Amino acid sequence: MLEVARTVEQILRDPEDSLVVLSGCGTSGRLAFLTASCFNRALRDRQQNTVYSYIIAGGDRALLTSQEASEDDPKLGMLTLEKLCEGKRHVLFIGISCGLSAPFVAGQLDFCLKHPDIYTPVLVGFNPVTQAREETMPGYSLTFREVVQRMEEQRGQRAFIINPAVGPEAISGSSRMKGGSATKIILETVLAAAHTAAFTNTHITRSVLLDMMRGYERVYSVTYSHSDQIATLLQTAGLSLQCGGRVCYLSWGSLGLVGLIDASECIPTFGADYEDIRGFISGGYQDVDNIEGDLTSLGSQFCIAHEDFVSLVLPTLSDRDTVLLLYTCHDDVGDVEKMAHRVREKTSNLHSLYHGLQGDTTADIIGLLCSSVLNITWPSSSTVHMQWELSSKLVLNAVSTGSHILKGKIYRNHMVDLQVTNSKLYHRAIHILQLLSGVSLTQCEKALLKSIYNVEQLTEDITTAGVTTHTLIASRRNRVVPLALVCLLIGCSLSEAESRLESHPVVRDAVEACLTSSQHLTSSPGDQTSTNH
Ligand code: F1P
Repeated sequence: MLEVARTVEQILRDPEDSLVVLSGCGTSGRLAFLTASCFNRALRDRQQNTVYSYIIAGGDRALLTSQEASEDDPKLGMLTLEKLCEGKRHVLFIGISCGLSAPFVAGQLDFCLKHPDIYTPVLVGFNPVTQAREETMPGYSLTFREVVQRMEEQRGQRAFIINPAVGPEAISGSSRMKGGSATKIILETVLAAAHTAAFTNTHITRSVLLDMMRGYERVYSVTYSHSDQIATLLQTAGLSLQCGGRVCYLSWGSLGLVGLIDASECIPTFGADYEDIRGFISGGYQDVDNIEGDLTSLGSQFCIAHEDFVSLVLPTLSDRDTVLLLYTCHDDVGDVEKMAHRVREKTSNLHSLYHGLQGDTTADIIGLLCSSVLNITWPSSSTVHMQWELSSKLVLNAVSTGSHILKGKIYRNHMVDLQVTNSKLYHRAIHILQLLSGVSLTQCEKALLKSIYNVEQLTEDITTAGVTTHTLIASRRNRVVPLALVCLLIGCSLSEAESRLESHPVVRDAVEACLTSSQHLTSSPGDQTSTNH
């Protein structure tokens, strides 16, 4: 981290023809965007030229929706990077892949290694190097692990790997929860240290980095010291989802992006509908400030301004829905209050998450309109807005994950209703099926394919098609993993599995009912196999 921060510092001191590129897929790409925007803003505030740019696989629409197919394409990653950096003399490339797994990022890292005169690659992820993905990548001769091994050979000189282990993604939902938070902490620590050194003419030392990290540690303890209020929110949001209602995050300032990110992740992670948990940001795309600008014309899913909330959601809002206001003492509190009044005309199920500074009382009036209030008070500091973002991320991750658990989307800690939209998720789905059914990988893959293609018999066309085709078809279907699981547990046809799922709209109940009946036939499925993630 120290070396990377010093490289950023050099770029800040001599920015001409230089760029710091942050890149990733899914959540990692969204955090790349969030970080690049935040530090470009800091440069603009100092009347400096901006030096940060971001790449997200699938383009800007992936900031709000899951576009996971592009993650599988290493060449696309490489070409996107090359195009962005045309004419640059020096590029610090920071590739983020929590699982050390995304081919899109591997292609970019490999490209950097091949052009060391211009590019310095940095990999941020949360697996040991020996657990980087070994699977071959389409149209590419190297695996992710081989790319990382090449980086290892030059580690600390021409290539850097920052990879503290935070726990496996399949269990902890690492990318969107712990891995995402760790990404944010690492990147902000490195970049903030570089900015301080460059603009105050000081040196970056280990203790500067450690002090910042300790600041984030305090964010954890301060945020979780409010666990009772977080639990209240989670319970309320869970009730809304259970009865077919919606959860809306209405945010102001940079908390808006945190809300949009958390909401967008629920679709691929829990097989949720985009209306289940949805984020809105006060200034719409103007506040987002993304490269491709206003995406509203792509459809209702891309309508993210408060005005959109007012026209699309407010008219049908009821007590079944939960609305959470997210704001800080730096935001236009009058505007928050106005919105709170409008929501209260439709529902009393209004809640707030407010970040204030010691000594201020702003939130009091709005709090009176809310049925639960989570006010967090912080000591003033130059990085407090980043701490507010992390704190809000922790709260929203808890609310969205917890409410989906209450809705029955998780079985034995596994997100069994995940969308099978790229090769990593395809293989994860097969492993989850194997773990829960206890049958062979081959049988599980067959069941998954039948469910994806909605056929009782697999044809040769299907079995010879590649994973890319399977995931493309799967992206248009719902509940493919639960369907395959029911088929495996009962040994039944797809249509019977469909009707069993229909009679148990809660996925966990359906799986439990099947497991109970299948236990008459086999002994304790799932206890005989191990995970393999
Ligand atoms: C990237 C990612 C995740 C998403 C899902 C598919 O993962 O898009 O953000 O939640 O798991 O993969 P990674 O490259 O950061 O490991």
